[in-house]
Amino acid sequence: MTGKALTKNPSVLAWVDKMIALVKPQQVVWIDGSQEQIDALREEGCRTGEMIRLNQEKLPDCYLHRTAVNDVARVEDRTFICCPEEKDAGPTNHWMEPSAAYKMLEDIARGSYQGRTMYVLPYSMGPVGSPFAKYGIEVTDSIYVVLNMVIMTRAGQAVLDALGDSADWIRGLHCRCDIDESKRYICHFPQDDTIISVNSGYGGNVLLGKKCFALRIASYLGHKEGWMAEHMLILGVEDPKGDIRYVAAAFPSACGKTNLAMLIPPETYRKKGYKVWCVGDDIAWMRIGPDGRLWACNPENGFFGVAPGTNEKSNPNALASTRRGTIFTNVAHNLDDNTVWWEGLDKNPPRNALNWKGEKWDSTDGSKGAHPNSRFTAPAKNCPCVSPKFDSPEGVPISAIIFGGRRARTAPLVYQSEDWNNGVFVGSIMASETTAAATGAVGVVRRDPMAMLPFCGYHMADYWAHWLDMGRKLGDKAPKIFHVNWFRTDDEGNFLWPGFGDNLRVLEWILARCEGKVGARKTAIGYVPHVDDINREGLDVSRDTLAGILNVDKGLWLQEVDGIRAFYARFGDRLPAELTRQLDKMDAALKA
Ligand code: OXD
Ligand code: MN
Repeated sequence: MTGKALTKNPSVLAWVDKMIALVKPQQVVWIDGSQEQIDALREEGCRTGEMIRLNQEKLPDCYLHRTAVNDVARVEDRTFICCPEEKDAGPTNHWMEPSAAYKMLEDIARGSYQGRTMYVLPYSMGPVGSPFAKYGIEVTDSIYVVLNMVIMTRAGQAVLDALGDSADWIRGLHCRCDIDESKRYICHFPQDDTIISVNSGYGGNVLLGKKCFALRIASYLGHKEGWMAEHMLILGVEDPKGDIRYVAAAFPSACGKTNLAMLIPPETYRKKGYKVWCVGDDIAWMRIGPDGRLWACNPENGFFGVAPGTNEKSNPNALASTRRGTIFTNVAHNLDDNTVWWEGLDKNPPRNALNWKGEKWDSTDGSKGAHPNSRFTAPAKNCPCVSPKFDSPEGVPISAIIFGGRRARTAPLVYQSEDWNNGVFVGSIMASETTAAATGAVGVVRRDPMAMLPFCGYHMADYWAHWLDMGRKLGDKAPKIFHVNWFRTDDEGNFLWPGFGDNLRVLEWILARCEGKVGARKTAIGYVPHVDDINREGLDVSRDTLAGILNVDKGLWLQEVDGIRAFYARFGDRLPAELTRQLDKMDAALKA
């Protein structure tokens, strides 16, 4: 393997030398991205036990990995924005003073690679050389991290070639250390283009290109440079004429983002020739293009999806994506045929199996085989509906931005904001609630503005101001902004909307609105569809039910106003006055 540096870039070499002096590896390996090197690393990962090679006939090039049992998810309470002034991190982020953070992290990292290999991994977020692309180098002592990053990003020599001598790249240090929870820190230094992650081996904490770079650091860069980094899927809807319109959509976790991104149209739509194309399932970088419109690119190159619940019915495209070249993390291991299993894959849990902890597992005792946050890391090119524009350097033009949440009662199935500023307001008040489905009780509301609560790398109020500013720049070319809620329930807590492929019916209305082809009913919160404008052909939902889930309950919305005022109060005088104005306007309309 290559111990020789793959670049002459002075800023890269100096930083790598500094990291070597700090963590003291036994050897250094630069990742060139070649298949030969990936194969060798897989081999090595199997030798050390980090990876288990799965049945190569059923699951070619697929591997299983288990994390430590105390290291299975992102750790928001140990995630820090280390900007010089605490007030600039804002009330929704944890903050640490940068020099104190560096000292603490260096003390933890010092000598931690002793006897280990340092992998130096150059990667690109966005197609290499495209106007969207930003480069990073992650130094890690984990083969699992390298093998995931080569799926999730474009990695290797081509990145260093494109970077040339530039010092404009994101520094990322990952140290596994002892996977000690009490010393686990995920720290971001936006002013220094630096990320340091210690004592974890779980994807969301250690695949530094994803949440750390493509959202937290990139949102800060977007603010500084006039573009947007958002926690959004991107999909294209192709109509029977072959025209494709793109939307970007933000949802908090557990709202079906990956399912929407890979939606299969209902039969009536398929017969007419509709298709849905997946550009991205998690992150969108958006810039104003030369034509003045908003263009979006998925900076990632793979899917880091939640396994449980993924099956042939819920998301056949996601399942198909995992059938080759995939790394499974913390799922159950079927020992009979050396494949994998998770809850919700099918109704036949394997008899002879190990659970996600690697223990002998008997599904009949009620315990889970896969961890609820077990994952697949799958190459995007595996997805049967991956967009032909996936690698397009200029991205795709966005017609609509969609926000969504999980609300049993409050939010209608879909509504359109009055204009961009009103849409920013709609995004800023996004919320999901925990449902107590059995009783139909309304759960606790968690506000998650633009689904960015754990991912905004600077003050959330400044982020909203940036959104308002982008709207001023886009003017009448701005995408239209909508809100959807697939999760309205009846008094017994049963879902009233089927969701999944039928969500295309709502997308169709949204796109028709964007083109001024359909009317709407004006309400205190925005424009709601006339019930007969949502296509019910082949849909198992009555007209009355549909009318019910399109209604806007003024009483519930007035309660909502109180909740929003309390939430906004946390941002003090940094809250853009425009958002207070929008709230007052909605309040007055509800009382009118
Ligand atoms: C994710 C998340 O893993 O949002 O995508 O938590
Ligand atoms: Mn996400």
